[in-house]
Amino acid sequence: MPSPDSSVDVPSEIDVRALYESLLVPRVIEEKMLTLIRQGRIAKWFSGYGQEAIAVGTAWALDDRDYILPMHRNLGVWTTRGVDRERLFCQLMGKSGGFTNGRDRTFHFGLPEKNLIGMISHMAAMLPVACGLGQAIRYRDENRVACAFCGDGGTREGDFHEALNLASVWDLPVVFLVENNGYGLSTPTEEAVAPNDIADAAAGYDMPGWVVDGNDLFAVMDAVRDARAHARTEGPILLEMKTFRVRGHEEASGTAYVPDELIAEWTDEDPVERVTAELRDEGLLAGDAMEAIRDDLESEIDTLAEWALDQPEVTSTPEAERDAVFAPAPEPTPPSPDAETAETRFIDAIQEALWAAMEQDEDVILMGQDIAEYGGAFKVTDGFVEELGEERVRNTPIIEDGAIGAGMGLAIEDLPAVVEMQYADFISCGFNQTVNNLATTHYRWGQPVNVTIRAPFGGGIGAGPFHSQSREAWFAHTPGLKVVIPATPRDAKGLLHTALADPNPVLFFEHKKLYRSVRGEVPTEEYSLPFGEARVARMGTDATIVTYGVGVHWALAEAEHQAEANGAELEVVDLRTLVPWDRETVRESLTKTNRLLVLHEATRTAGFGAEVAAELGKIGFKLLDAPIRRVAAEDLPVPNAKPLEDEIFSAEARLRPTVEELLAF
Ligand SMILES: Cc1ncc(C[n+]2csc(CCOP(=O)(O)OP(=O)(O)O)c2C)c(N)n1
Repeated sequence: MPSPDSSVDVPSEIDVRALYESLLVPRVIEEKMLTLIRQGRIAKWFSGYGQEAIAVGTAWALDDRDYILPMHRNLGVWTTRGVDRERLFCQLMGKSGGFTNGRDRTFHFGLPEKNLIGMISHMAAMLPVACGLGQAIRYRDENRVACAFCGDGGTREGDFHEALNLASVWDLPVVFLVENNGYGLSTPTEEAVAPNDIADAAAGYDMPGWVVDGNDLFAVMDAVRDARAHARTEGPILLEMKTFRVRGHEEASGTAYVPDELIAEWTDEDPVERVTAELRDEGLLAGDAMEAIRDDLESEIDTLAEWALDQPEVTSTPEAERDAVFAPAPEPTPPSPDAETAETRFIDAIQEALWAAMEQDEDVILMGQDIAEYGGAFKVTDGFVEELGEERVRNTPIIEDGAIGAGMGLAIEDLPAVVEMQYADFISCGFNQTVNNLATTHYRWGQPVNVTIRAPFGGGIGAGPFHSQSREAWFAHTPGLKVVIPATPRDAKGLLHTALADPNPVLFFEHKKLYRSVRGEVPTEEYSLPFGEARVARMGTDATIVTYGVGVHWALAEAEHQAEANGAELEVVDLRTLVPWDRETVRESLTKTNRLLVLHEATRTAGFGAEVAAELGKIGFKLLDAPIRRVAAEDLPVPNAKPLEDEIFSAEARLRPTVEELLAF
C-alpha cells in the first residue's frame, strides 16, 4: 500500500503485479459466485462486475488507517484491505465461521481492526456515520480520513444530504464517493436524479465535486489520493465515479430492462480489460504473467469457495442470540445509604449527571440543535459550551438522522455520544439511524455503540400533536435499544449516569412537565442506578398501579386520594426502565395486592401497558383477583386545545374511575 504522503506515479512506481492481482481478485471471486448461482448452490449475489476499479483503486489509494465504508458492490475494498479470505467466504456463503455468525449477510458488518465499516441495507445510512468517524479523527487530530461509498440511487436519500452538509459545516475529513452505475435497481439514474452530474451536489454544500472515470483504475487512484489530501487539510469532498452496472441489480433479477447497446458499450470499457491492455502496451507486465496470475487466482478461489460451501451451517441457541443483542454494561454504583442529599429539580438532576460525566471524561461529546450558546430548548446544557468548548458541545443543523448517525460514528471510535432531540417528537426524523443502525449493530457484528439519545417528551402542556408525544413503545419494540424513563430527580441523575456509561444505545426520555415542577432529595455524590430494577414508590395492599414517567406522579396523587377518601391502600410501582423491565417486582407486588392496573401517558393500542398486562397475565395469573386494567391515553394524535387534551385524550382523567372499578371488583 502506498503511504499517505507518498506521491505515487501510477502506474510506474507502484507494485504493478500486486495491483493487477488486487484488481483481479474480486473479478475472479465474482466469476465463481456467478457460476455457483447458476448451479443453484448459492441464493443471492449483488454483482460489482465491471465496477471493480472503484473499490480496488480506492482501497489502494487510501492509507490502511483510513476508514472505508463500502457498499454492496464493493467486494474489492474488502479483498484489497487484506480481509481474511476464509472468513470472508464463510460470510458470503452464510456459513459458520463468517463475521456475523449468520446474523446478517454479505457485507453487512464492520471490521474495525481493518478500519472497514460495512453497510446496512438502508441506502446512504452509513454516510452520517462517516461524519462521526471524521469528527473523531478531527477531535483527536489524526492523520486519517473516512471514505464513504454511496450508489447514485442512494444519493437522493436525506442521509446523503444531511451528511454532506454536516461534513461541510464542520470541515470533516470525509471523502464521499458516489458510484454512479446508471441504475438504481430498475430505475435509470436520469429518472431519479435531476442533474447530469451528481458531483454538482457538492457546490450546494460548498465542497469540491469531481467527476471521475470509474472504469479507469489509475484515474480512480489519482482522484482518491488527491481527494484524501484535500479532506485531510481542507474538509470534505465529493467524488462521482461514473461506471455501469452490467449485470442485474442482484443476479436473480436480470437485466431485461437495460438496453443491450448500453451493456455492450460499457462492456467495451471493462476496467479489468482496460488495465490488462494498458499494462501490456506499456510493457509493465507481460501477457503471460497476467494469465499466470489469473490462473493461480482461479484455482485458489475455486478451492476456497468449495471449502466454504462445505463448512457447517450456522447454529446457535436462543440464549446466545439474546445475549448478543447488547454489549455487557458496567455494574452501576448506587449511592451510599448515608449519602448527603440536596433538594434538586428534575432538570437540575439531569444537568448534574451530564455535567459530571463530561467533566470526568473528555471523550464524551454532546450534539443537538441549539444546545451550545443557547443552552438547548429546555436549557439543560446551559453554560456547557463555555466550559467544555464547541468541539464537545456541538450545535447541529436540523438533522436528527444525521446527528444520530454521527453519534454512531463517534461511538465506534470510543467517543461516547449524547444526542439531544429538541423535542422527542422529532426523533421520527432520526428513526432510521436509531432503529436500523444503532439498534442492530452490536447484535450483527459485536460493535458496542455508546450513544445516549436524550428526548424531552410528553404532554399535558397544551403543546399539540407534534410537541407532546410519548413514543417509548416504538423503541421498546425494537430489539437493541434500551429505554429509560425516570420519574424523580434522584432516578434521573442515577439513571442518566448509567446510560452514559452503557456501551449500548439508550433512549433517555425526560418528561418536560417534570423538568421544573418536580423536586426531590438527590444524593450530591455521583452514583448510578441499575437498569431493569423497578422502584416501589408507595407501599399498599389493595391494588398495584404499575407505571412510569409522569404516570408515577398521577398514581401517587390517586393513592393519596384513595387512602383519604376510601381507606384503600394502593401500591405504586415505578418501572423506571422499559427495556429492560422488571417483571419480578410487579409480580411481587401482586402477591400482596392481587389487583393490577397499568398506567401510562402514551396512547393505549400496542402501548407498553399491553406488554405489562400480557406478561403479568402469565406470570401473575394465579395471584389476580380481578382482570388487569389498563389506563392510557385515547388513541388520538395529541389534541392541541387544553380541554381536548385534558378531558378527552389524557389518561389522567380516566385513572380514578378505573381504580374504583378495580377496587370494587
Ligand atoms: C432506504 C432504502 N430504500 C430502498 C431500498 C431497496 N433497494 C435496494 S438496492 C436499491 C437500488 C440502489 O441503487 P443505488 O444506490 O444506485 O446502488 P446500486 O445498487 O445501483 O449500486 C434499492 C431501491 C433500500 N435498500 N434502502
